[in-house]
Amino acid sequence: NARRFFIGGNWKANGTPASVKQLIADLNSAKLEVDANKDVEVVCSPPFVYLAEVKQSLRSDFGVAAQNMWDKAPGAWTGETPTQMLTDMGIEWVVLGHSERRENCGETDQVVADKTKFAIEGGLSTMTCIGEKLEERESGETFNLLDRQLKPIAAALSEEDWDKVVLAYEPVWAIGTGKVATPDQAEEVHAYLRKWLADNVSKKVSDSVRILYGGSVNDKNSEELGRKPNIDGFLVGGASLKGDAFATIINSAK
Ligand code: G2H
Repeated sequence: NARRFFIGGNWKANGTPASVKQLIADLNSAKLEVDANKDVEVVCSPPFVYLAEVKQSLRSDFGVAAQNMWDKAPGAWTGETPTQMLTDMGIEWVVLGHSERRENCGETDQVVADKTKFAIEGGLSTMTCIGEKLEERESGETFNLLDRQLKPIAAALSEEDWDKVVLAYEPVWAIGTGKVATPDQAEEVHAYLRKWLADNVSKKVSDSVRILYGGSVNDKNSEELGRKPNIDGFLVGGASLKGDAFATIINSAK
């Protein structure tokens, strides 16, 4: 399997100056049983106000991601953070299309696709999130919904662009609820997404794109989920705020 396991830590809007310092220290001293330069790719995504500190102080074998970015050049955009400001400070990644932004900030499927394209053109890699809500799952609409979310992304990206994309499947009903998808439920969707990429983009992209599972991943369930053939890692929220739990999740890449 050529797809290097990937662990993203989405800190969301959490942290104080003191807790962020502590988390950085805990991650820097964490005992890993895997090589974060080789066996696994680890990327932490702090809130904007802590990006510079995390970029400077976090161990260099972990990458750093923003949780959003503005898809325009720097200029008169009060309150926004253009892509170029992120790359200028050495940020490599951005999380896009998270359901919390789709839901609360009006980011449509097209906006997510356009931002993914803009980010890549600006030199960032993206963790682009997709996933169904509970009512969509219960009404048998999961795959249709995923089609709708993926189509504009596939239309916006060239085949080479996909080298810079990690897809995160995050069923909304499993986010922050403690209700994790079962390994079989997640694998069913991941296999569907992989086939979708083969049918609609290319076999090469389908074979190489990493598809993460996100939604209540923790240090107890990560190992079993990670054994599924089409699960290439995780986007972790709550459990990424605890150094020891996050280290255990990283170690599930073994
Ligand atoms: C899903 C996930 C991280 P949590 O949003 O993106 O959060 O692990 O807290 O469910």
